[in-house]
Amino acid sequence: MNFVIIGGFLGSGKTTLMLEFAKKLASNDVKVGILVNDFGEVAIDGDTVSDYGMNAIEITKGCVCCEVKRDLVTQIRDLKNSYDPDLIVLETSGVASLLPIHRTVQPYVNEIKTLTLIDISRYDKLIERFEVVKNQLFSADLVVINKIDKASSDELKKAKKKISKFLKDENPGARIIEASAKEGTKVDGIVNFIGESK
Ligand SMILES: Nc1nc2c(ncn2[C@@H]2O[C@H](COP(=O)(O)OP(=O)(O)O)[C@@H](O)[C@H]2O)c(=O)[nH]1
Ligand SMILES: [Mg+2]
Repeated sequence: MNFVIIGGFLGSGKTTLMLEFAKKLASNDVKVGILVNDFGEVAIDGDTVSDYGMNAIEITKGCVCCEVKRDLVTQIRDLKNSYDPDLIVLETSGVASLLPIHRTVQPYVNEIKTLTLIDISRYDKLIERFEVVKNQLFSADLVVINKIDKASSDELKKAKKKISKFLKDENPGARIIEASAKEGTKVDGIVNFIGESK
């Protein structure tokens, strides 16, 4: 069983993107289990999710990177026993650090991939103001620059350049991809990344 951690600040599009790519994976006969530890705008609708053959569980008591690590382990075990997914996707809360989650999950799964979303319309200010946003970028295997439907091609170029420069020292192995989760643009690249083995 493989595992995907989705990070990114509040409102960056985690739920929207996760549902997009999870549906694609499910239609490729990958059995996807979803864990949600976020309390965002787009709610996870259990019926919709199960219509696509996925199974979703919410962890709402606290943040899985700190207070409720044990709940995360319990939910992984429960999902494995009840549903036996090929892949579990965890949507973390917008302020979660990803490294502690990685450490918690590691003993229970085969391979972990970490995706961090960046909202192209806000990344500049957020990187400056919030340590956790930097931290989420430094822990990413794949950085997804999201909401490109809101940006011009010049703005996109500028964002890519700035983020690559920013990652150069701390996380040079990270890949950067652009997407519009809302319009489903370039989501295939993310599906491929998740499907690839290292
Ligand atoms: N324009 C645009 N809006 C998006 C995109 N992805 C998500 N959103 C919107 O951003 C808001 C927050 O999305 P959500 O998935 O809840 O973000 P989360 O808090 O990171 O889970 C919602 O209103 C989404 O419809 C995108 O690619 N483009
Ligand atoms: Mg969300």
